[in-house]
Amino acid sequence: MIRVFLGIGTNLGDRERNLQEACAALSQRLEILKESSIYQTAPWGYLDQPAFLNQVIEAQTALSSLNLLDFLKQTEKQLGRQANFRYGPRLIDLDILFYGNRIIQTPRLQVPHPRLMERAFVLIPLAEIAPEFVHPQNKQTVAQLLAALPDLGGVQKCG
Ligand code: PH2
Ligand code: MG
Ligand code: MG
Repeated sequence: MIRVFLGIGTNLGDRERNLQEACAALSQRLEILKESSIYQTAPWGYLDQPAFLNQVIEAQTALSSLNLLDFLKQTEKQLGRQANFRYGPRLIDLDILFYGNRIIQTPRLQVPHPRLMERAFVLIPLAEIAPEFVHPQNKQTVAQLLAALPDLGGVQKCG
């Protein structure tokens, strides 16, 4: 079994329901260990789109990294995600943030997620559930990565 962290995002349709359905679908192949709070976040990368809900989960799984990627893509499709432009709106987005301590650099899959260090909408929920987790490439903890982020704006805890 390997410990993984996944980022979940949604900014179309019934966003809360999308998160719930995503977690229910993920539980079929992963054992979910922790879920962060849900955060409402301002769009990053492409600004002219609705606000996102974002969440991070910690899980363990026996799936290989590529089988996990396939499972996430299949789950996105099953929940109704349609192809769109880069950083554009999406019903559900399931990203591998960390796959244990593994560093994976292939055209199809890069882990740790290459942009997680720039993204408050990932680091804030991640730091809520795993502040001591060490990034296997730059060796900083999640809490340190978060402290180094210049801009924490636009991320609001729900509920
Ligand atoms: N995902 C993106 C692009 N921009 N912005 C926020 N706030 N949250 C996201 O999950 C997100 C985004 C592409 O995956
Ligand atoms: Mg994403
Ligand atoms: Mg994605």
